[in-house]
Amino acid sequence: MKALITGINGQDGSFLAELLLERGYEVCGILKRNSVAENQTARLDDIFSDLNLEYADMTDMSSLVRVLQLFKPDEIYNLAAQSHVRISFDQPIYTANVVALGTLNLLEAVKLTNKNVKIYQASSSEMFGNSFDKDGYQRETTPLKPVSPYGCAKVYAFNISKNYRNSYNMYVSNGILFNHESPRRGTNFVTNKVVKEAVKIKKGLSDKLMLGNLDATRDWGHAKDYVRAMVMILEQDKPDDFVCATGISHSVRELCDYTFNKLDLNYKEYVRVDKRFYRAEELVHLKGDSSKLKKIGFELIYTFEDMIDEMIEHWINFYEK
Ligand code: NAP
Ligand code: G4F
Repeated sequence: MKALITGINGQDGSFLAELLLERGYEVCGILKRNSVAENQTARLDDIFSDLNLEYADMTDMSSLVRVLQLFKPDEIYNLAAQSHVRISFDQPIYTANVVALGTLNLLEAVKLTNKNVKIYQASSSEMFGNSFDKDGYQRETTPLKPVSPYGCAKVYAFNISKNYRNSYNMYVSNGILFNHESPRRGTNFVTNKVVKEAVKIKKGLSDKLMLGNLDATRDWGHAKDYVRAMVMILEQDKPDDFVCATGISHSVRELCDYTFNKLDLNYKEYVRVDKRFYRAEELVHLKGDSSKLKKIGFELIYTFEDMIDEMIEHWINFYEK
């Protein structure tokens, strides 16, 4: 089997590439051009020589057609995105071009080259916005009411994926993934920012941590668990859409409390609120119901605490080196 991963050098793409290689896949990926080539593939260092990588960009359909003709994949995991929600308010059009029209570019490219390819679309809990069911959970049937340019673009990508599935009989499945983290998470996302800065404070390298909304709650899982879900979703005979979440929600304040406590520190002495990190419209609460995914056999390995502990250990080792 040959898989093409867009966004292969991102957090999820790198874990997914490792998992697919372990399972005997040939793994191909696209990289968008970056002026510093080395840093761009840092997350792929351990498997770099096992991958087939080509330059392409989600905003350039001709480049996608080129790689599809070159690689001839059996499966595509569409993970490429401008994935930072707050930055999507600064760059709304770019975000829409990559996330929404980029997905359409890929679907069209597949339709024109070989429409029998199986496609996984990286949909997001950010699509729900501030919408949740009476029991406080979001699930596949919860209405989508996005509150960010990124969320709006992901809703377009979700809908157009289903439209291509229904209109052209293409195999396109959505994983509606809730927040998932790891030591490979970009350090401008809140988990890795909190953990990295708390470790710096412990080591005397910093004395405060500036954050935005401490009361927002998120359902945080581990990226390694969630890439297993992606593969399981494409293993199904028929295309479908699945929520992947832990079902447990923590506030940013609880994240700080847990992390600083683990380092024998009191977060209240170091954390300050800075309005620069607020969003123009906030998504306040996320908690997902993964019952549908569990029915096809999905189980979590990591707890929230395991994950944060692993991230703390990563940053301690980093600063000790
Ligand atoms: P990430 O670390 O930000 O990775 C995004 C990837 O997309 C990077 O490899 C990036 O390359 C690439 N990319 C960005 N713009 C591109 C373009 N124009 N053309 C080609 N590639 C481009 O994100 P992630 O956390 O791994 O998430 C993977 C996917 O799942 C994304 O679609 C994200 O929106 C979605 N998602 C993530 C979560 C989560 O909690 N992590 C939850 C739900 C959905 P460069 O690094 O070179 O820019
Ligand atoms: O870590 P975050 O930036 O993740 P966010 O916005 O939930 O988005 C992530 O999860 C989505 C799935 O729901 C993905 F689709 C998306 O691609 C991305 O991976 O922020 C989490 C929460 C927010 O409520 C934010 O307001 O943390 C709050 N927060 C508080 N202070 C902060 C900060 N977020 C960041 N990034 N930086 C802060 O200083």
